[in-house]
Amino acid sequence: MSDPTIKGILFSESSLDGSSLRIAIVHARWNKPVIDVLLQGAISKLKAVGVKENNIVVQSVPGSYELPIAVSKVITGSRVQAGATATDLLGGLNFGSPLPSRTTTPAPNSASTTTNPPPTVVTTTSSQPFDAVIAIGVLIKGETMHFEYISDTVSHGLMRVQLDTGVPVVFGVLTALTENQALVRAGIGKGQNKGHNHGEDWGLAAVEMAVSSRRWS
Ligand code: DLZ
Repeated sequence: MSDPTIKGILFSESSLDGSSLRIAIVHARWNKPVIDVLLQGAISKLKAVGVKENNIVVQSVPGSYELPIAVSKVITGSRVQAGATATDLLGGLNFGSPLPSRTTTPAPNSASTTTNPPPTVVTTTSSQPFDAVIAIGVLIKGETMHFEYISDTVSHGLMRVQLDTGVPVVFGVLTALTENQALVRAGIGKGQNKGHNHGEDWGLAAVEMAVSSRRWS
């Protein structure tokens, strides 16, 4: 037995139907090898319960500290621009028509038509607002107080975003005291205990919360 504890969420995957949902995943790039495994775990479970691949949008940010603002923008952007073509707004995938500040309407007789590179257009079949967002980060304690400040700020920030927007934000941020603690929570521990990929739980939590939110509202 790899994990003899009683910890964990009891999910009934067969009762979850994500086929009508649109889910965003925003992840940090710090500790990327662990992030990648968690991300794949989340995506695999989203698909397993019926979320369509083109309704899963993945956006990255530099570090966990950037997660709350990015998740907030992703949610509000998808609401404002629902119905428009998916476009690059944040430097990666995004969710609506081009930002006015990134395109310039040519002045009459002007030779210059744009001051910025045109946004990258990413085609999705869906333009509905996001039903839930999964925020993924991996914080590993170092020698200074950085870890404590970022962990605290990010967890409060993400909670605030979900309460302010009413869109469930799944807390996929590992706050590990050692590197191996993070690896174990991605199912790739170094020792005998490989652990379990928590990304899978986050995928299922996102679908459950998205479906429940629709029912509750
Ligand atoms: C600076 C920093 C440090 C020391 N450690 C981590 C970490 O373990 N995990 C993580 O996601 N991000 C870390 N960062 C980066 C900050 O989250 C943030 O990106 C920078 O401070 C820039 O705002």
